[in-house]
Amino acid sequence: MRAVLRVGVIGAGLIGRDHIRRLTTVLAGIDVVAVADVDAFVAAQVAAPLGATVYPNGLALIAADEVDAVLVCSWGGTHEEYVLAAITAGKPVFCEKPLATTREACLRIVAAEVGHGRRLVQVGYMRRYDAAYRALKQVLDSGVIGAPLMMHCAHRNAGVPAFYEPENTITDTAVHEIDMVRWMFGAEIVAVRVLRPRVSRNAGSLPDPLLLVLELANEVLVDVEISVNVRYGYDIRGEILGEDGTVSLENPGLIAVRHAGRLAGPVPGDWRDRFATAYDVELREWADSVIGGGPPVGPGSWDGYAAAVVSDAAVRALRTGDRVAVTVDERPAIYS
Ligand code: NAD
Ligand code: ISE
Repeated sequence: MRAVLRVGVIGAGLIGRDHIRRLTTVLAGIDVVAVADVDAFVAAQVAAPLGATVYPNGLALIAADEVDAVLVCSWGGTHEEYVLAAITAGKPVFCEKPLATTREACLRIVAAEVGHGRRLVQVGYMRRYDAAYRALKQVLDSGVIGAPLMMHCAHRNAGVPAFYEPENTITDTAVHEIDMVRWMFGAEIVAVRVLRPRVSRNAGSLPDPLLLVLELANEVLVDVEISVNVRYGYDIRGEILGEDGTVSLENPGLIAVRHAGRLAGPVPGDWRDRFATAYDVELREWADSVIGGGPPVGPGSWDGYAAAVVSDAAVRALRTGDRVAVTVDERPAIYS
């Protein structure tokens, strides 16, 4: 019989609750036994139907004997403390993106994991698990469109939560494309520019929209439109131009309605709709690696660090308007 993995979840907000739903109702062999949130009312509300224990804080949850593995779903600025504590406790930890909000914080996590001697950390860059992105990569790797030259991306949110700050356009949103292109092209990003068109009237105090230009070590150029108040829905686009053809993400909607002279189809509301299956696959594979006793197979601390280095550079580019070069430290052997 398959062993049951006992998971503790820190942060019971939007994605914490969505991951708890998938761990307990979509995936088999996983119990959510512990919940912690700075909002004790939210923690109690989420834990009650599961029969899970509410812990007064994330550190107490990580230390609990009943917790085999930890899911960190609190705000980005709190991730470092919890991931470091999980490494110290020798417990596998799945940390929602970003791994931490600065290059230095990510390096401290990398150093702790290297000191521990084996990989314990997976970071929630779920696009690597999305069927459409995987198909895009398969075509690229097959060579059918020839050597890649450019990629055009758009990352549009209908709106953003109240806690969202101006630089979150990079650190919370563009960071997905930053991770995705490293994985897609198997090359590091070496420089970044951020261009600012006229500000949307829906933008409030945010620099919205933005255009990032990412230069890769293999000379591929990637442009990324970030728009976080488009109102009409959640829209993720990507097209790769190769020497002999192109490959692009298509409309993820399942249906098209033709009626009264019009053609219409659904647009996802937010990331929960668009990437639901990707999150399912991501957490299934993570749980299987933990149950199997092996290292996580998905993006790890090094990928979290590499994304943070580029994201730091992009924040600098946003502030200054300059082209900012990116330098990555030497990759420790446990991440090769
Ligand atoms: P949210 O505000 O809905 O939820 C965060 C929860 O964490 C809140 O309940 C808050 O009270 C709690 N919290 C804050 N600080 C805490 C602390 N120190 N200890 C314990 N709990 C704490 O936010 P969200 O949208 O669920 O985002 C949470 C994280 O997940 C962020 O890092 C975000 O970037 C990431 N995220 C990832 C994706 C994705 O597509 N992979 C999607 C959404 C969010
Ligand atoms: C959110 O935190 C996510 O990670 C979503 O995938 C992204 O689209 C959104 O912009 C972020 O705020």
